[in-house]
Amino acid sequence: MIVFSDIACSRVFLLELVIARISLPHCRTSAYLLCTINFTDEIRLVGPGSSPCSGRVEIYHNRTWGTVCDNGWDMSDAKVVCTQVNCGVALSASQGSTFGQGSGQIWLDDVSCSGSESSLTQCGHGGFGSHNCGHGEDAGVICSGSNFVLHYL
Ligand SMILES: [Ca+2]
Ligand SMILES: [Ca+2]
Repeated sequence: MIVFSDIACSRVFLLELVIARISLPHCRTSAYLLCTINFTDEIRLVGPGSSPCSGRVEIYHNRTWGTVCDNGWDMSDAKVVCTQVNCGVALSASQGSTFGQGSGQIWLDDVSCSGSESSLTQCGHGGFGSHNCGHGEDAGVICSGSNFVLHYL
């Protein structure tokens, strides 16, 4: 028996679920449901010109995807993002909506990571939804890796 409730939901975990639903088909529904519930504060890299390991940074919070403002966005912040999505080291911290403008919520502004955090939400910031930005300031990253896990999802 696999107890999914003790496992944090990461992209690597999602791949394990893909394997699990093949070998344990009776688990697939509950496993995916649990994963969706625990998916909060996950991040994704999207936008025109993006790849699985580069793009506009968006964070899932309060059941809504939102962007990150580029005020104070630097390589330490990008490093945390690249680590979080299993994409190697950060090559660039892009500002000014390099990967296109998002829409809707701007979740984070004035992000201040030391670089050793394991997720972006552990870094200093002004509070979710607290910002003085527009989507023309959406932050992005370019990471060194290629995350093949994402292609399967
Ligand atoms: Ca910063
Ligand atoms: Ca700001």
